[in-house]
Amino acid sequence: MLMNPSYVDIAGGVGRVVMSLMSAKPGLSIDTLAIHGGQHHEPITGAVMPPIVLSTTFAQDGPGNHKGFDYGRSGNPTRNALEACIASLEGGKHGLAYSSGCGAMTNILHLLRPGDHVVCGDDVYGGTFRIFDKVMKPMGIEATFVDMTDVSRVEKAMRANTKMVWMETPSNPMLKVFDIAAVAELAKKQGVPLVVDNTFATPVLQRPLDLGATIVVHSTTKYLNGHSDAVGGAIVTRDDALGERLRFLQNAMGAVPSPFDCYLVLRGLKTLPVRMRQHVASARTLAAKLVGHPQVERVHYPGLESHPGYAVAQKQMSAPGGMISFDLRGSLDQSRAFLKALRIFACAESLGGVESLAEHPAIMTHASVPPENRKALGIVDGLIRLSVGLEAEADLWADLEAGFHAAKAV
Ligand code: P1T
Repeated sequence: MLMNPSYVDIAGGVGRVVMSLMSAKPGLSIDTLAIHGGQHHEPITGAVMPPIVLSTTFAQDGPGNHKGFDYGRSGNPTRNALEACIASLEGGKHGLAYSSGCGAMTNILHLLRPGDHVVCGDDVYGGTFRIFDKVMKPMGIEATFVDMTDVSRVEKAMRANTKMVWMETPSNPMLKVFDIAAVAELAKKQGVPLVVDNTFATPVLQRPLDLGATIVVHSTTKYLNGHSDAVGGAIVTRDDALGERLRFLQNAMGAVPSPFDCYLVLRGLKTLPVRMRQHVASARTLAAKLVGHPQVERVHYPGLESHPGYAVAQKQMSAPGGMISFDLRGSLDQSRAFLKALRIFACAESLGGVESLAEHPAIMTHASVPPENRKALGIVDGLIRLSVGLEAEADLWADLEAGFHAAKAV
């Protein structure tokens, strides 16, 4: 039994297939949905937070006669609340939670068959490239990576057997911005789904389904949870057939999150809109300061007018996000010295938490991308990626200045 009922959502709907609160009540803002979407007060005690239900199995009145839950992999009340909340934030109908972003992506790619082809944006998380290159390719599913900043390249890359289009926007780590509506149009012409990885933007800043995307995927490990203490993933779609197939795959393939992790993400989501406002405010300030710095060659931040994707970002995002990449002038040793000298920014993979992180994509997050691809994308020795956290802007800038100072001394 896969179609378990969920909590009653605040729009009054019952069921795992929860109508988006956004569509049910157009007046509700994302700030409200982040706190209440997919949740209700627990009916027995009135607890305002959904309980963490750890039970792996659920007693049945008789064989097949259960209360909507039969087995923990197939469905769990805490997970249902999280799935409904994320679906409401993305303006979707079907929300699915996973044990990691990679688990979510792998489920989506299992919609495909050997012989199918995917057109994918050229700049994606290293682990995403690795799934395409090292997992799907040997299974007979090929991908062509194209720079989607020119939409005509997407059209040119389409083949008769193209069955999916995939993009990250803004992309990881180059912060490229692709036009979701324009690419969605092409995918629609081909009759195939457009998958948008919305991890960098979050639904607070960008809602791909409203722009024509078919499926949204997240690493909830990042902004959605926001506290760097749970690895997870999520998928949202409005398409009933895809929702049903993904629900089947979620259960059949089994990459489901623990109830405790679902609770953590659900709790993190409550402050997502507030957090995003501060991430954006600080990132804007730091990006502007980096532009003027003599040791910085180039800043990649979609909020800068000089960014090639500025106009598209203005059109499809409400704000440019909290991620910045920049090219540090100098050698690899200078990049190492820069990262080593930071005291507030942790030198670490991942992003989107309350704490600031800095990393070296070529050595860290994008090591699985072949060197020639990295070079073509601009993932060079000087490229540093920042996840701007919620610490005071002045402290963050002082920290970066200490990094520049250390790099200069090499
Ligand atoms: O790490 P995981 O939760 O499995 O999510 C994978 C993933 C998917 N999509 C994007 C855009 C991502 O950035 C990631 C993971 N990224 C990092 C760990 C990183 O530091 O870039």
